[in-house]
Amino acid sequence: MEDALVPTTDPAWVLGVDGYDPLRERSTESRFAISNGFMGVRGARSTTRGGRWAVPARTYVAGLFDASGSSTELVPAADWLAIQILLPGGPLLHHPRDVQSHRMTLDMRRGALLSEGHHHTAPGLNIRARTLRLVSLSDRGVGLQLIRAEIEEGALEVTLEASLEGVRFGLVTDLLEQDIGLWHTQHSGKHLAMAAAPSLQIDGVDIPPTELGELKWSWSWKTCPGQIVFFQRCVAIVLADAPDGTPARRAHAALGRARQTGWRGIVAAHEAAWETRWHNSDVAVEGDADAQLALRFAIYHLNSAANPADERVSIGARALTGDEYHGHVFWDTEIYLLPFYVLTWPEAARALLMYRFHTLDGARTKAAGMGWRGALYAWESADTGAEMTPAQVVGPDHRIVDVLCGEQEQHISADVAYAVWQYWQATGDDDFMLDAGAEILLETGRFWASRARLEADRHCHIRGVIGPDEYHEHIDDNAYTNVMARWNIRRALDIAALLRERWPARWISLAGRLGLVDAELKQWLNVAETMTTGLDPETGLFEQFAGYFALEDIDLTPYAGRGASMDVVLGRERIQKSQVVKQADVVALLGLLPEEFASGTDAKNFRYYEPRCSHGSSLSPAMHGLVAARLGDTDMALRFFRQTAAIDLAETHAGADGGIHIAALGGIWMLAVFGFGGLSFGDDGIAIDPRLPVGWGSLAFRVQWRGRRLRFSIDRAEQTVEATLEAGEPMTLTMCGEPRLLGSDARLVVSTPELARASDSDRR
Ligand code: IFM
Repeated sequence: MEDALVPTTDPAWVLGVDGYDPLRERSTESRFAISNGFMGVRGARSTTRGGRWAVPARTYVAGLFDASGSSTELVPAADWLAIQILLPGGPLLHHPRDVQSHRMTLDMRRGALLSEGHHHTAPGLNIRARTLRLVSLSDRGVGLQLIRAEIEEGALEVTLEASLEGVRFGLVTDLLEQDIGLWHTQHSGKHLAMAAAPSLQIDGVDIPPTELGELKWSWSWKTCPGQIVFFQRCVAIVLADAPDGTPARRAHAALGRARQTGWRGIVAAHEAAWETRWHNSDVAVEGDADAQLALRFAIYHLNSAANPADERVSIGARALTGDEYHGHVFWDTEIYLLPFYVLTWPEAARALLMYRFHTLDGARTKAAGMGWRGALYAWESADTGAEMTPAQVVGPDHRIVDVLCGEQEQHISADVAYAVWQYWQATGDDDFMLDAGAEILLETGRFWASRARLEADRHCHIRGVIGPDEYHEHIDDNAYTNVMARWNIRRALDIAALLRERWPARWISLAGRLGLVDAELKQWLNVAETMTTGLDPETGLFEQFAGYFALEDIDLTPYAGRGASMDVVLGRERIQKSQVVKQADVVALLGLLPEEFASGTDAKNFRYYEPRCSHGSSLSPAMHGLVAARLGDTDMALRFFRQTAAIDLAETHAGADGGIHIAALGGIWMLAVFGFGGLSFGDDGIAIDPRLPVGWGSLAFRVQWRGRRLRFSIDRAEQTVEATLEAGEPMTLTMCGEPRLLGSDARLVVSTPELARASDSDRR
């Protein structure tokens, strides 16, 4: 038996599902998806009720967008895994009796989806089969499918047919030959080539196909008990903007290279790439197996979602695991995903930010179209940066509702600026800042300075927006938006001053190109200094938006455990007149800019807003958990951790039908590392001050910081925090409030009775 087809049995690294359950099928497909940031394949199982033995799975290619009505949406590529077994009496059909013998395993450590099953058919054919599929992490255009079947019983004439399915749907066909297809999108000018090379061995001997068609191959033979059938298929996918023959040639060449490497070589290189990713990004927890699995699941999908080699794409709200939100990119990426990439995979973070740089013109056009200056990013962005938010959608209560986010949810521009700054702080990548980051900061800062209006009260106001809490529309002075906007303007001024001082020639050329003069910078400063924030100096509370405190205050306790979202329970009209919050809003501000909250007011704001939040968005619980952990309430933080994990993992939820919630998964990592791990960073360096929840014996993770590699390990029993500099220059690190010098290749161990105190208070 080939080891490659046998999944690991370590429960901390695998997700498994047995049998077939039509209710859970679609969410299983999302959860068990495999992806490498270039292509993603949903985890459709190899046995279904259909007439196929191995069902083709939907394949998405990052950037394969096409216009559909007024929107641009991700279109699926042809499914390259299709297999059919034909018997004398017709195709091999699923038999209910086989259901229990089918198991699908996502081997997260290896980045592979495996299955095993026993197929029994009426005319007396018994097959035991194992399958593997992967999309290579070391060569992103390459996918591999393996099937090893053992004939246990039956001497029958059998035909195995392999094909690429859906080759005539969705895209315009330019070329369909035996081993290659070439298509183009109708409107967006994308060209897709897929080349495939399947082969079949019976008892170790290659047998030639008996029939060939357009992307179709068949083999016929007679089975006998004990026979071993081994099928392998490599696919090479290329996406290009060029209309000439290049994509097809490149796909052929990639397929040729993959065939030369052979399936064992492809598996080995892919596994080595995953090993590196896990080495750099794993978060190990002792004492809580469920939390460990949830973290691995999150990190598996985060590592699957990005492609550091492609600056023209970003990560959609469901990554490449499903078509909900059509592959569109939201603030999710900059606020909930970037921290993971910045600290564990800076190359991927840079590529994601470059996507925002390349779509800056779309953001400028949107701002200009609405009468403002600078750059207002699309709330939903696809390939060009143009606004893709639909005007209307079907609401959770099945009514058609208007969607105003495309016009009013403008905090996205500050969110992008925030991510640019974080990346630069953590990496010190001045080239990025000079080539792209500074322009993003200046153009978003300029947007806010033109968007905010000085009014009679001598304060600047930002009216008519939607904050992260999307239940309330057309609101004035959303605290999250205004404080983030002010922060954005200040960072734009900082970068202008820094460029002027350190890179004067670059400043002259950039300022000249953007038409930035000192008078405008001065106006920005005035806007920042007079921005309304909603902070009540008496109470220390931020009012979420003007008039919020006067709205109906509804106690959410009686609604705990409800199935429907609160806007359905209360109705849109009532919820808009209430203080019920959809998702972390002021709490998100607290999570991102804790320094904006004077001492003691952080807990006060959290205590006010947390009970009013209905968590109507998957983004919300993790941000609450992060803030709760920082405030020392590790019990509550752990509840939010489990709530977030359940979004995609709970058997009782079908919310992942349209794809996994990648922002929630990024949030789980943030909650573990920034919340429980107590890691933070800023202009003045990196710091750690952990608080483990009860039950977590230890927590360990690695991060990269300004060219260095650091490992942190927190041990509850020992009451220690350990920091190891695994590579890079000596540095100063703040550990539990004290600056410490960390020498090269050195380990610092700091006792932290705080950990013990945290657990004592947790227990009370
Ligand atoms: O970006 C989010 C938004 O905050 C809430 N609705 C879903 C979007 C995509 O995840």
